Parts: sequence; C-alpha cells; structure tokens
Amino acid sequence: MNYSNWQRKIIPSLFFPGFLILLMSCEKQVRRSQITFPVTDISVVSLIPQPVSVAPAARAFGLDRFSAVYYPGENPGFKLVGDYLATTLRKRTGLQLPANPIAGDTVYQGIFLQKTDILDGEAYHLRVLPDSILLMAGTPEGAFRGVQTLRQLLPGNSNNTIAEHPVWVIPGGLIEDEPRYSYRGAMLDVARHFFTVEDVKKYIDQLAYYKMNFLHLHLTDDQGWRIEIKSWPKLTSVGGQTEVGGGPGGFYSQDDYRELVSYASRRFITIVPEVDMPGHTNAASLAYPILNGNGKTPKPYTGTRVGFSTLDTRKDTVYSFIDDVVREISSMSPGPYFHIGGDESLVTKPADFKYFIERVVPIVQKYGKTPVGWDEVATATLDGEVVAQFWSAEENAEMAVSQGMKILMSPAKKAYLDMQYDSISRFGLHWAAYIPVDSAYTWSLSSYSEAIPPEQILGIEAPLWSETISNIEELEYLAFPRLPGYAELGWSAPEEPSWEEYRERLADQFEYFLREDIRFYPSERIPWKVPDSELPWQQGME
Ligand code: TNX
Repeated sequence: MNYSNWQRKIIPSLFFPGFLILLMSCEKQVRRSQITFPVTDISVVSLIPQPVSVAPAARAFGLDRFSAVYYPGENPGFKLVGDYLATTLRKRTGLQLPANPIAGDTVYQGIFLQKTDILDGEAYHLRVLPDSILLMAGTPEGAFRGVQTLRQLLPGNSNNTIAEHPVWVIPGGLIEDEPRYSYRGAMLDVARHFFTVEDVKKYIDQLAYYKMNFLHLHLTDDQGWRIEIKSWPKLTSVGGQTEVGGGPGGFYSQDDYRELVSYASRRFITIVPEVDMPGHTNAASLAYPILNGNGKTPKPYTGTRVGFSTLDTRKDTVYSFIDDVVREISSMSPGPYFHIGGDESLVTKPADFKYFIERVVPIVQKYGKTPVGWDEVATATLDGEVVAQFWSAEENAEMAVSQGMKILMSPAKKAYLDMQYDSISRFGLHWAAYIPVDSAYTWSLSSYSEAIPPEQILGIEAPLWSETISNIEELEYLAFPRLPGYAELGWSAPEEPSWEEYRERLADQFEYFLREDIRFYPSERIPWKVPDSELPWQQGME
C-alpha cells in the first residue's frame, strides 16, 4: 500500500504539462537541462517544528540525478553536515548525490551549504531557487537544523512524468528560522528496562528529525545500574543484571557509551548523563553494600515502587564513590551538563538530603560540568550555576527561581511521555494525568506556572520512564505522536498553540513514521488521511 499519494500537496499541479517550461541553460557549466517547475507553495508543506518564517516563491527546485551537495571544504563541521545530508537524501531517493567541497567557480545544480557571519548558533536560512538550494548558517549546528527542514520539504515520492528521469520537487521560497529555547530534549530511562545501543540510536535519529538537541539518559536506578565504571566494576557486573519484571537487564560498556555520545554529536545532540542519587540507588548498594550505611545487603529490586533506597549521606566513602563515578562519566561526556537526580529520596532525612546535594554539586562542578537535578535539589542552598528540572512541585520551582537557577520544564501533567494517552491505551502510567496528544501540545513553557518566570526557563524536556516498556516498539508507542509536539513547544514556542492547525501537520508525519518504521500510537484525535482500517499496527497494539 502506498500511503504517500494522499499526502502530496504539489504533485497534482505537476501533471499539467502546460505548466512546464523547459529551459536549456547555456550559461557557465550547467550539467543538465534546467527545468522550471510550476508554482508550488512551500508554506503549505507540513513542517514540525514550524519555522519562524516561510515565504513562498514561484518556482521550485528539482532534485534529480544531476544534483549534488556542496559544502565549504575548509570547515570540517560543514563537511560533516554535507555528508550527512547527502547520505540521508541518497537513502531516501536512491540518487547518487555526491557531496563535494565548493571549488572554483564551476556552477552545478545543487544544494549548497554556506557559512555566513550574519547567523549564529542554531539559526539558518534555507533558500530554494529553481537551480539551487542555499542553506546558510553560522555554524555546522545551524546547518544541521536546516537540513532537517529540507528533509521535511522533500516530497514522499519522485515525480516521474516531468522529465525522463525521477525528479523530487522541492517548492521554492525562503525559510528563516531559529529556536526560541536553547534546550529541547528528551529523557530515556534505561534503568527500569535496559535499551540497546541500537534502540537508542534509532531514538536519537528521531529526535534529530524534529530538531531536538539534548538526550538525557537516566542511567541508574533501583532496578539497575547501566554504565560501566572501571573503578567500581560490580556496579555493572552485579548492579547491571536486573530490571523491572525480572528480565536480564544490561549495561553500556564505556565504549558503548562513547559510541552513543559520538553518534548523538554527529546529529548535534548532546547526551546528558544522569546518576540518580541519593535515592533510587538500590542497584548501587546491591553491588557495594557499604554505600547504603544500614549494614545490610539489599535484595535485587525488580518492582516499580520508588523512594525506598538511599545512600549514606554522612560517609566519606560515598563521596569518593561519587567522585569516581562523576569523573569517569564526565571524561566521556563532552556536553555541559551532569544530572545528579535528587528525586523522591523519601527515606533520606531532609537535612541529610540538603547536606548531600550541597556536597555533590561541587564535585560535579570540579569536573567542569553544570549540575542538573530534579526539582527537589532546589531545597538545598546552591552556589554557581545549577539547573532545576521542574517535574512536579511548584514550591521547589519557587525555591529554584529564588536562587536564580535556570529551570528545565518537564511538568509531569503535560510533558511525561510515560503517561498513558487514555485509560485504555496499552503502555504507560497515569499517576500525573492521562495525556492525549492534544493535551501534550496545547500549553506553553512560559505560561505554565506563575512561579516560573519566562526568562529563567532553559527549555523543555520530555521524560520517558520505562517501568512499562522494554523495547523500541513500546518506546515509540509512547513517544509518537507526542514527541514532535514537545519539539515544537521548545523550538517555535507558540504562545497559544492551536490544536486545530497543528493536528493537520501532525497527521502529515504519517509518511515519515511509516518510512522509518516508527510504531506510533494511531490516536483517533489526529485526522490521519487514511481510513482507520489502513492504519498500521492498529490491531497489534490495541
Ligand atoms: C516519578 S519523575 C519519578 C520516576 C518514575 C516516574 C514514573 C521523577 C523525577 N521520578 O522515578 O519513573 O515518576 O512516571
């Protein structure tokens, strides 16, 4: 079944041969007959996140077997993006699409990445002209974000009637774009259930497509310790062997972790490692019973309760342990953040908790990282830059704000990807709320809480806790189709998000989901443009 035809907005007009003007160019060294395509409208293509501005132009670009990608050869970052773009487009179209450094004044028909001083960071301009596409950015990261827009502009199928060979018609115009928030992320809990390197890479690719730039890995919890620490080997040889439900668990070797960091960085996504403490540490104390201070060796835990474990906050060995863990993980994590957890330490006395956080924060800072913690960390008195991840308690958010902390927005009622869509949806929990796809989208970071002033908001993160999911299909069921909405709330930050408008663009993601084999939840609230009976994996999942 070919699902893409109903989605095409531009193809019908292409079938009128009267619109076609074939121009043979005699200028310079043009390698093919230039084809001027009919008026198509870039502003009606469904893009997520919605760019800052989209201005249509009359003539489209045809990507075909004569096309190539060009990048500024002297810049390794732009070369990386150029190669990524060519590889992605090759896979999608089957075209050869060489990627070359820009050289001399030879002009071919192609996609040009250009470095410009007038743009910075993640900003980009994408200009689609009849004979070329110009993607301008000040940094490789900006170019990479623009590449995602270009991927979204590419139609599902080639047009095989306007030339003697397949042509992918990209509507003409100018897109100018930059993100509202600098942190747009997702969190994956690999501790309750372990997810393989391959699973995480697939998720990283999906985050990249929607211009997210951080992936927070919740690496440790009561049910498992998932990251090799060379100086404390039993953390993984003992603590890594369990998971919720009694499965085999698993862990990332340091090489695995480095591979994930590198894979993500080539997609301009920064990994944020989390070691959750002082609570959520049963697996650590199972490996090294000295850490919990109660003289007992805990039992392996494979249930889903929270809040029953703690490190001994008054023992120096615990802080040497934390120093080793933070040092080893930080040395493999080029990003700016290290997440220390701090949530639900229900059996740690408040004074001990405060003491603990105030000792751990400087350890993280010593290794050059900015500490991030769940909102409870704001109950401690903290020096220097520390980020509070708001998930539940407004009082904690207030304390964070009064200490001048930046706030990462993850309100459980809106942003928790592990909440069920409704009472009958298959995976997930509902302690915070049921979060159908429209509810996940229709809120804004800046007006969510009166306690949190917009200028202190760092961005958004959508956590996916894994008590109820154990493989990539189940992960995708919860993440899609809600994740693109979080990406848009962080990037475009509409003040009053319109579900009526957004759901049409979301419906058009269907083709991407199918192409990438994303096992999304086919929510009835989205006007999918296929009959219900043709929605994939409907039966398998419901
Ligand atoms: C609360 S949110 C937790 C996690 C659970 C999650 C389940 C937070 C900081 N802690 O330990 O996995 O609820 O939704």
